[in-house]
Amino acid sequence: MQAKQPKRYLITSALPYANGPVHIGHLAGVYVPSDIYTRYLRLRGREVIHVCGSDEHGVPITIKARQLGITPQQVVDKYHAIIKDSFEKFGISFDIYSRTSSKIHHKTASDFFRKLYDDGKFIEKPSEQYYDEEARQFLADRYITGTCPKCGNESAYGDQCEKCGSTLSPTELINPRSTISGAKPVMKETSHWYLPLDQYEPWLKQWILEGHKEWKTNVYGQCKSWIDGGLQPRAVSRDLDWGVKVPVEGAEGKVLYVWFDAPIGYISNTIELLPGDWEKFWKDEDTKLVHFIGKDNIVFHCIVFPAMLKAHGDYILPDNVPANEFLNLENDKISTSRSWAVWLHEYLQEFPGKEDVMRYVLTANAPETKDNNFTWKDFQDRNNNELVAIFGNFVNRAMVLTHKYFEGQVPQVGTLTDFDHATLIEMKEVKTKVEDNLESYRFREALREAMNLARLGNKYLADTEPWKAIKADEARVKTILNISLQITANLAIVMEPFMPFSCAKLQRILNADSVMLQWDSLGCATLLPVGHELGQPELLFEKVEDEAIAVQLQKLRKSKEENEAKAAAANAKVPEMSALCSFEDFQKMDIRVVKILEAEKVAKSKKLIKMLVDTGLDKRTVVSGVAEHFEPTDLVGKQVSMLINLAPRSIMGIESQGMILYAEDATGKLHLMQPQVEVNNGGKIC
Ligand code: B3M
Ligand code: ZN
Repeated sequence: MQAKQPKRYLITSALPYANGPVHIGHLAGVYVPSDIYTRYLRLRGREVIHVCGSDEHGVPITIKARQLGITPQQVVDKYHAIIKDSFEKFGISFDIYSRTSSKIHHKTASDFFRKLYDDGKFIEKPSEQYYDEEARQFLADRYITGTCPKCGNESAYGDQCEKCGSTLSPTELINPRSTISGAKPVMKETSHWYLPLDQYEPWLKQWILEGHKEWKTNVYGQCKSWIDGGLQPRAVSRDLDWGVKVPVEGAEGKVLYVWFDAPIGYISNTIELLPGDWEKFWKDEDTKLVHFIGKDNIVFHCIVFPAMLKAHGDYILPDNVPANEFLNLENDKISTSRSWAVWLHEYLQEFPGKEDVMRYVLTANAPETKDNNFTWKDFQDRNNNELVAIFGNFVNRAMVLTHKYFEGQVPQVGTLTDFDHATLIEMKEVKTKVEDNLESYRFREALREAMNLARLGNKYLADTEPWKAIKADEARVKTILNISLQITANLAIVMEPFMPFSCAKLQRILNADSVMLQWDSLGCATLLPVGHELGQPELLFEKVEDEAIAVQLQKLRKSKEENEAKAAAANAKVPEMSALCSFEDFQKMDIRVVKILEAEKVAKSKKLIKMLVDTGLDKRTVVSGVAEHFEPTDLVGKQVSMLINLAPRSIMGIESQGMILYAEDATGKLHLMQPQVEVNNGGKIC
């Protein structure tokens, strides 16, 4: 049973933090589903707007700015542009993509706070917080480092130890230091405003636990456990100089907490989009408000923001919050700081024209009910075995055959067989199947149903074999191709929310316009009139080759290695210094730059690599125990450092004439020691 149809829809997508680019996890969790939903509603002729923008406040942005030696505004300007561009290129069709550093947002958020303040909805409470006397500012948790009380890591943050994963509070840190000045912070009294969430508990229980049992299990479950656990007042201000100023006298140096102002961004964006007409979207009960978010944002969208809206009193509440779980990458958590991600701006460059492929893969494998895993192999398989082999292949066969036999014109239908009838009935059913799933936020299932239409077409052609029938029965082939082309035209409609670029192309190939291809006509067997001139056949999708996948996997491997080395370096214990040696002893050692000419693994040994090197004086053989660190191909052609006057030694029957020197990192991994620029072979290291 579908609920009463709302008059209009307001769709919001979580505002991404503008402190880094966006990756496929963001796309899968939030922006592809919200875009599919919005496109679908538009196609059905519903009144809908989809609003989003960058979340440009918060401590991480100020930290990033400090690290880079630029202003927070410069940080957000940079990432806002990158994020906005990535979304646009992936066809995420927001009606507005704005930003929370805009004037209009500052005013909207400030007015919102002020109304709650004036209505006495906040409580004001003093508390003690760490303060940096040199920098003369209060310190956010992230601005304090010290020793983790749990594992002894000396660079734990005030809110978390990244080494052992413990959640901390700044007062737990041993020997705390300010990351701004390095000074030892002192405790100082400050005061903040709190939204007393505990007072909203009975209402939230009623509204969510009783009133929204239809919410997704993962969302409902999280809300229930928060509410059952008892809600506490939440601070809505911070001592910080980046953000929306607290609009209260005497509140200098305080801004709204980023999670207070960010959701108000949805309102500001709507005002910016429709200055004279925004209120109907926020203040009329006939508007259906849906928030698309990832699971880490559930509490803010289901509990905190609704409590804020309720406290304000003028606004409607969300009808649904279809939050997704997380997408992992190659069996590991996506992480910005560890660079374990597929960045959208990089994908767009590395796979030009394949925006829909990623949209397809992320939807087919969407983390709707549980965390899911993205692998490049699955990406390749879904592209090659589904998009190319099923969808693309079917469309191409229908097009090519019609051009071959009937000059590219949609042929006449004759008598229908039982099989034709059955096929057409199945085609007709696609509409309600896809609609029901989309209306209930089951995007993955909706896409599967849409793809089944391509499967149906493929099977229809395989079973009817028009290329064989053509000799004996041209009229029959006309019917077969007419039906195939009608299925193709239906695909051009039903796939639009999921793969807009491919559908635009398909529309062009069919030489059909959007009047012919209306969502309302989905399932219809006469979309393309008899005699309609088709466009030229063109491949909808192309194969993704093994090499392209190997490049991506190599890139990930590299970032994993770099991270391990970085992490190890940060916590490295430097080896003790060896006993002193005399200058005379040192002078005996002849260390030179040599070039590795050949390298091969030594048979029956796991560790040894045999190399031929050019010392400038001669060419000779050396053996190194480094096969676990390098492939022979990593070594050939490289200039490295070598002790050339070490007395020759026999290693597994091979005479090694010298010793190549390596740098060992804290993980024990070896790296080559190479001159900064190419020098002559035999150049002395002195
Ligand atoms: N920027 C958190 C996030 O990107 C936050 C969302 C705000 S939505 C109002 O996960
Ligand atoms: Zn720790």
